[in-house]
Amino acid sequence: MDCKSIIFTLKVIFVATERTFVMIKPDAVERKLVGEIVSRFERKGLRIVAMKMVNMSRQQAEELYSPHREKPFFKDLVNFATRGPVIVMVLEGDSAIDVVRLMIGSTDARKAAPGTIRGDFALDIQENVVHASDSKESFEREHKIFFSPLELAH
Ligand code: FUP
Repeated sequence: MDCKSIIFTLKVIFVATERTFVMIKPDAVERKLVGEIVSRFERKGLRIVAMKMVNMSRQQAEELYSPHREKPFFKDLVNFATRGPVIVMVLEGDSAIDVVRLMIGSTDARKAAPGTIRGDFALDIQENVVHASDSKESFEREHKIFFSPLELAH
């Protein structure tokens, strides 16, 4: 086996390449932060596997936020998510789910660390600029709301 093949085999064994679903929310689109946010993910080394702008339907928003269906803020959250276009994307990279969660920061943007996306661009618990999957199971459920298998790059 040559050196390249050995490195490739080791990568397959040890590097946890995974995918995550990310949404740039209506507040960030309105504030023209799309380029800044996408650029941060690219500069980090994550690969864009799919990306598009959509006007989310209420049904899609209710499905995306279904774990919060019983929460008092659910209706407000669905109203917010559907008030304007969003950017949905699938990003790929080593430990992408955890890496992106670290990059976006705490849900409550007032408590999000400076240097994180929410920490730098938001001051609210709901209008917090960006959403990202918090587990493999969430990724599987969330990305299928917006993308068909054919829309994901190889
Ligand atoms: P996160 O995964 O960081 O987006 O946070 P959660 O899954 O806990 O919450 C999902 C969304 O619910 C948040 F992005 C904002 C919204 N939310 C509220 O509007 N009010 C709350 O008190 C908590 C969350």
